Amino acid sequence: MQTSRNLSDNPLKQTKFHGAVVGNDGSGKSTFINNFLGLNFDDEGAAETGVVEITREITEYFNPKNPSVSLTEIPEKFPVENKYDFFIILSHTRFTQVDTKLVNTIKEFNKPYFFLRTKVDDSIRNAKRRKVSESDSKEQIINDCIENLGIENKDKIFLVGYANIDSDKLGYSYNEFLNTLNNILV
Ligand SMILES: Nc1nc2c(ncn2[C@@H]2O[C@H](COP(=O)(O)OP(=O)(O)OP(=O)(O)O)[C@@H](O)[C@H]2O)c(=O)[nH]1
Ligand SMILES: [Mg+2]
Repeated sequence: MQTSRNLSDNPLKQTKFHGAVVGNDGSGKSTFINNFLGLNFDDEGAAETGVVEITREITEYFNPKNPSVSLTEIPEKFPVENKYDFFIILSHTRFTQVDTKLVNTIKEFNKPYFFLRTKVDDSIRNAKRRKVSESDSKEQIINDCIENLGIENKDKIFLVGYANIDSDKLGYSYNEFLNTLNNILV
């Protein structure tokens, strides 16, 4: 994320951005936030991640080196309010009513929003066991998002997952997502 901004190019016309990260329990919100803010899981101020590390309260995170962008994790049990500049919706498994409801609510806010299908590494590994290729399973996931969520614009959908099994750094379309978001913020 760049720190210097050219306001004339900035559709949101501001210097501080507050994003909301929403999605089912365990969908990878905290992991995503740490990647986005450039924080390691054991850094001070990093979001707690893990199978049992549930984020119970609405919590705002930012990187002290670049406080101009913050991300607020909104646990599944809280309603999402239209008070953020942009919205990132995460989902990690088959679609649930939570996903559909979130997308429909956020669409009505008329703010930038993005849909990130997380844990794509798991999905691809499972598909390979059924002899489905990586490219076919990615296509299936994207088509599934379009059909089930009513997100007509493919450019809003990104597939993310651990880039390799030894690290919690995200890969797949993660960098494309950062570029897309940067174009809105910078
Ligand atoms: N395989 C895989 N696991 C992931 C990925 N992202 C997150 N996880 C794992 O999923 C579990 C939940 O991740 P969190 O980031 O804590 O999810 P969360 O949405 O913040 O969870 P809550 O705060 O409990 O709602 C952890 O064990 C993560 O390591 C991913 O891209 N791939
Ligand atoms: Mg969390």
